Amino acid sequence: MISFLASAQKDYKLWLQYNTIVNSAIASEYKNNLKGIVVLGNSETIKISERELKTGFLDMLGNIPEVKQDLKGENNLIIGSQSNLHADIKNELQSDLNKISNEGFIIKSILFKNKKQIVITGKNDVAVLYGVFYFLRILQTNKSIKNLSITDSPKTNIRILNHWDNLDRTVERGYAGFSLWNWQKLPDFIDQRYIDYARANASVGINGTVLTNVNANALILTPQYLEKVEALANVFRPYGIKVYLTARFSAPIEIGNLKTADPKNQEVINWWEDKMAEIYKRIPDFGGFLVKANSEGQPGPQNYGRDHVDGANMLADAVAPFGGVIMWRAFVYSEHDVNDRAKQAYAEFQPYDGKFKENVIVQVKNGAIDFQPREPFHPLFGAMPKTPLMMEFQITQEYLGFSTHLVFLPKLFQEVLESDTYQKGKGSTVAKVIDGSLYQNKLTGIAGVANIGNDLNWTGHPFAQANWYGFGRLAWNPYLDSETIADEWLRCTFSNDENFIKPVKNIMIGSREAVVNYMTPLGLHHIMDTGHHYGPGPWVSNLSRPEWNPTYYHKADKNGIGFDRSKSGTNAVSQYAPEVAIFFDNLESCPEKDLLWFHHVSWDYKLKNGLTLWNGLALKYQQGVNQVKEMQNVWNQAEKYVDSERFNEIKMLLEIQQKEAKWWRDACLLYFQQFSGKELPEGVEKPTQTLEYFKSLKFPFAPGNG
Ligand code: GCW
Repeated sequence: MISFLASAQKDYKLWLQYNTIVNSAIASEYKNNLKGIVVLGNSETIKISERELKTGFLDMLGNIPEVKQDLKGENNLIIGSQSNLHADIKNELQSDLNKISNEGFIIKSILFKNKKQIVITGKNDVAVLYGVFYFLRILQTNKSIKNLSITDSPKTNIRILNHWDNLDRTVERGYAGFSLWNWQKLPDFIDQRYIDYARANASVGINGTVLTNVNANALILTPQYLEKVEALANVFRPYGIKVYLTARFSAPIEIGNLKTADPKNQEVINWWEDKMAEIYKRIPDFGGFLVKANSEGQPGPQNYGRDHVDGANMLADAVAPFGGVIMWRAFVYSEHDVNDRAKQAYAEFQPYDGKFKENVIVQVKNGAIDFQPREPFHPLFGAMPKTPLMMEFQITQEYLGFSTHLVFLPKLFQEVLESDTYQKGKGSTVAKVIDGSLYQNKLTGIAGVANIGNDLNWTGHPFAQANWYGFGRLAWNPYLDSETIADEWLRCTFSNDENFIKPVKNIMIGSREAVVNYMTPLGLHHIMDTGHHYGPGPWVSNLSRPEWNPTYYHKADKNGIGFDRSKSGTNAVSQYAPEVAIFFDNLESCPEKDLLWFHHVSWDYKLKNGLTLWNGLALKYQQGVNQVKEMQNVWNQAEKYVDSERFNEIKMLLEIQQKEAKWWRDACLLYFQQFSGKELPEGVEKPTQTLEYFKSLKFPFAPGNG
């Protein structure tokens, strides 16, 4: 029992384990160079920074350096914002201070009156807190603090989690329990979880949270709920986290007793203006709204013959006096549009370029369909030079094995961010669109649909914590390498032992490709089962909207398989810059990982490795299964580096992943075999069940599906 509790705490502590430093050289270097902590300032944020340092030092080094209000002696760690620094120190750091942004920090070894000191500073206290977490990570990852000279600023302004949390505490596409927000007990009961959540986010630089589902409920905008939102905002503020909400477009009707929500109607405009004033009175630093409008049945300006620009700008005007922003989603497709679904968001939004108010940022999913294991980058990136675009990634694994599969998503995120849009010639990467450097946008951001719930370990799968962590790190710096992120996370979460790090990092890095292989290899997409999206369903063809059916996406027939989006097909390729369009259009140059996304090819089509498409596809499915087996082998060797509870949890989860990988392989291959009419190639295990069996499986209570 005791060990269970101990482990539950470990799971709960995320990447802030602050394990005892076992490397004695590192431990003594820190002890020798950290004799005192000088704390400048007394804001809540500075107190949090001080507390964090004390916890970190005590847990990792076994003692807390003396905390001083004044700078005395040498080997002190000085923390405080620039305005609180001694004038001479500030002067010495001036050129670094000039380099950093408002949220950026400096960590520097200096000589002050001939005495060695380390300073952590920035333009404000939250920046100092970021620096403190960075400093603690240096220690957590066993790096030296000799001659520190670090300046680091986030490359995007809005680094935000999108919670798809409903007011009844269910979480749409949530696989880690119920919502953290206990609306019933708020505002009076402040769950420790809220504080720990804020701390974890601040530790990776996340500075915003949208508390509610994009499929929104207008009640959140009533005084009864705003009081609760205010309580959360008060908890998050000292951690530098702003609160945002989702706005249900029809709220003026539902809670305002108006007859319309037409964005051009003066009463509607007044209603929103009054509502904003009411919100900002409670929460002066309220961030703004995320809006899903006229998408999948949500109300929006089109219900009144208006368009997305009219809707977004009306709300933007209402929040502008308070400095708020509107994040307007471009995730739209229509059942009345017979056009390829992959083309619809671009077709609708691209013509709006330059028409939005300056406090509107358009939020675009990473790919044109919907958070698949692999999608080519969304063609809107780079195609709206006069409009700030923010990235929407999905951290929760709706289409990637829920919280049972180990999939390290920063690898996926990095692939998207590094994609070259060619919109301003070679090197116009998605990352440069997002951080504003390609078109000099001032408003920039990255959103991640959260994978967090009230499970003891926050994310369901211990390794899913790495996706929350990695999202934060990439939102701060979209140019980071996912391998660096995996390395940091493993060291902070488990162990610095190289014999553990190397192999386990390898399985993390390979895990994204593994899930692509056993679910949707070679550019296949959206072939999962209906509604809950759990498990394979390539046979599904009975749904009312054509673009909800897997058969719409794979188009398998006796001639072959794949969605022809080339010039001779739907011509979706034409939505990319010419260089990219040609690249995807041409069968020779189209990367095989995207082959069936852009082309319908015959079962006998020759892949680059000489295999026929059928054989290649079957072997990819098998490879995915083998990769999971290999992940299991590696994990089994990790036992001595990890506490037994987390070790066993992950072992059991990998077991499920292995079963489900086989399920995907067998169900998909048996189904596609009906069309190819070919035997499985050598090396592919024979399915142990029939296609009928797989089709008969039903999961009425699969999580996350409302
Ligand atoms: O495809 C979908 C998900 C929905 C989600 C939607 C969206 C919140 O299956 O659950 O709704 O994407 O992103 O709006």
